[in-house]
Amino acid sequence: MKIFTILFVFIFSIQFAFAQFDANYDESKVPKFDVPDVLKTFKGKKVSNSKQWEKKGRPELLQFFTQNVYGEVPGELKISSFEVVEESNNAVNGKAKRKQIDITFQKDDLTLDFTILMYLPKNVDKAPLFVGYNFFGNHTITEDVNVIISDSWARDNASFGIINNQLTEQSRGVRTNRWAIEKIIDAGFGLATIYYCEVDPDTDDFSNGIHPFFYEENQQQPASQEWGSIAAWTWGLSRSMDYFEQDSNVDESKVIVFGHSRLGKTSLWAGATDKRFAAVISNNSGCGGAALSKRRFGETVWRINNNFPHWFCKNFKMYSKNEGALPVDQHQLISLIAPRPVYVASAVEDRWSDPRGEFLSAFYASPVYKLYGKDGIQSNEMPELDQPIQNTVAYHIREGKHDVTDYDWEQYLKWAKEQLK
Ligand code: GTR
Repeated sequence: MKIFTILFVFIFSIQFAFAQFDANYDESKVPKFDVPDVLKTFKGKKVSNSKQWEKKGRPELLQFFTQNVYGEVPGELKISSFEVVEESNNAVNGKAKRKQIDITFQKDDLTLDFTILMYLPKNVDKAPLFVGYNFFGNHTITEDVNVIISDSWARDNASFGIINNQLTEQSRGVRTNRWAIEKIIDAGFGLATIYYCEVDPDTDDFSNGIHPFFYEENQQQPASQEWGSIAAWTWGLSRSMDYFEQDSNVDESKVIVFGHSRLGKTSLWAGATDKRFAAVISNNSGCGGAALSKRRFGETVWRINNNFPHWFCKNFKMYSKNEGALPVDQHQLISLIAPRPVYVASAVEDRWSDPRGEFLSAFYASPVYKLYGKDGIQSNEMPELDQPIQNTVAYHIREGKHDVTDYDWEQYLKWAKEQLK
């Protein structure tokens, strides 16, 4: 019996390890695929102006992505209370104000809390703000010893000192490389971040996080068209926006939602579903994010649904190894953000995320921006490395791997300043 279990675990792990390597990375092997015309309705009618887009094109796409990709939020839940639990006027070398705010939700006998960590430039009255989730806790994005360590579930990571699913002091500052805090402050922006597992732990388990707050009696997991984890994290971003609207230090008309990788999928969905976000940045978001699903390169719908069964709604499983049946593709997700500015960014070594597929999505979403007189990506020719295209739809591909670098932040800051003038 035991030997079978060992064998099973062994085969499973090998399969998982090879998942990334047996993917298609050969451009000549990308099968022919259709890109649905972003300006055609499901019934084949042409959308020729922004009014038609808002009346017909956008709503039907939003509905499709909601019910078949990310899943619908089954109800409404407002912030029950918030409390500034810590603040200081002397952060980031004296240039910033730090605030840590506990946001609490209560329903029946359930309680959920998440903590927003904010750095705000001292010399700005109402600051424009980047908001984005982090992967391993607020205390990992800075060396700042005052940042509170979350006691929520965390994925074990020996090199970060995370064992038994608990975050520890040892991981303080381990992700400073991904968060150019001082550059952000110097540019006159604030930064807000939240540990994403406080909203919904990133495991295939629907008994924790925010999901149970909306269950009907005896329900144990979301229904087929109801939200997976990406939609749950998105919900958390919208609730953080509810808070920003009440914070007099924040310019709520200039909140830019940012995310990397799975959290870059999340930032796109947040921008699509919540128009209060003034702009969206999606860094190396790949499959289920910016990358076209029908272009079979790197991660596929089947892989992502298998490796992360909880990210999307159950209905999305219909498209595993069946991308051709999808009536939409991810450029239409991006089009839902129009006319608000959106930035898609790739890294050349991040082939799993399919940089070309990420670029093409930005390109094929652009006709909707044109309806509003905004510039998107004009050519389907990818720019050279480190040669950003910064229109209302922006794109760059930098050298290096799947990551967020200072280079990325420098581009985002330059672009955001211009777009949110
Ligand atoms: C990978 C996953 C990607 C991406 C990434 C991440 O394993 O296949 O879709 O989301 O994780 O979030 O770091």
